[in-house]
Amino acid sequence: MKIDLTEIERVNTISKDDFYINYVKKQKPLVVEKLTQDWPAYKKWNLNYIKSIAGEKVVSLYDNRPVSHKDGFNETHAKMKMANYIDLLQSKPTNYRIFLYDLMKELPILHKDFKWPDIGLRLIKQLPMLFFGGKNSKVFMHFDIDYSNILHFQFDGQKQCVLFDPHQTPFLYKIPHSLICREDIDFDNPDFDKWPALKQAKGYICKLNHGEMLYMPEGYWHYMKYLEPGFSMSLRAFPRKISSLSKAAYNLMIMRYFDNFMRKLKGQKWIDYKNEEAIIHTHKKLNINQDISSKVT
Ligand SMILES: O=C(O)CCC(=O)C(=O)O
Repeated sequence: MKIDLTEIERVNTISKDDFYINYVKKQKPLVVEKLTQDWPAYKKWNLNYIKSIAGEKVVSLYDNRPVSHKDGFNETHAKMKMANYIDLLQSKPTNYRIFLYDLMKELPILHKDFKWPDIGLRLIKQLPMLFFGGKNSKVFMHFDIDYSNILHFQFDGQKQCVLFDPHQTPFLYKIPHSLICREDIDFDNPDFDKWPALKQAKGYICKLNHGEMLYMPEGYWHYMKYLEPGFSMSLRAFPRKISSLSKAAYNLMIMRYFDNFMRKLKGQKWIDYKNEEAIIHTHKKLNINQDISSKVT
């Protein structure tokens, strides 16, 4: 059995009205295949180009180690020169990823290579972010702290994206006081004996190729797998729904500080407690009876 995933709708191009009325207002994901074809980035942006303009920069990297109390909220795991990192990406599969690399601050030269899409969203001009990953690297299932509407553009290698609407949260084993699901769920091939609630989840899937854009509505869960080495740029617009705005404010102003405080106070016990709560809470809400100790190690 597989998770119930529907292919995300695809269009070649789309008008501002169509995009706004049928996707932003309805909060439906979409892939637009040809939005970037008149950008200089479409021809220029690949890993070799990034190496040529940013090779000497030292970048912070994440791998896929589980959350530990020793790390702060979203803390990075290693540092390397961009040139060495790109060599690594191009030579073998690696779990090392760059997450939320600030384009305006770190590589402002790239700014002239793309256009702000006129697509019915008020995009935040200060916040284009870049993400890099090696073949097979995975970005754990999460949603973004600010509940933005996200335009996610893929460059160089292909990437697989799995999304869930925020209404699917009850089936996803969300960790309390965080933005993630249980990290030991393999969303490519989940063990439904261990994670029975996932049988009820309904999500979306797509494969993004060079130059394609994925629209992720606000608060959408996303799990990315780099099928080939590559990188992406995300442009974001503030959430439209009041409920998303208030959740974003809570996350940014209270949740992350509370979680850091509890990590310092209780150490690994806090992380273990949250992981266990994710199962207890999910199964209780869905009336699933399962002996946690025998199923989850
Ligand atoms: O593709 C990635 O590396 C992560 C993308 C992501 O999480 C985002 O755009 O919010």
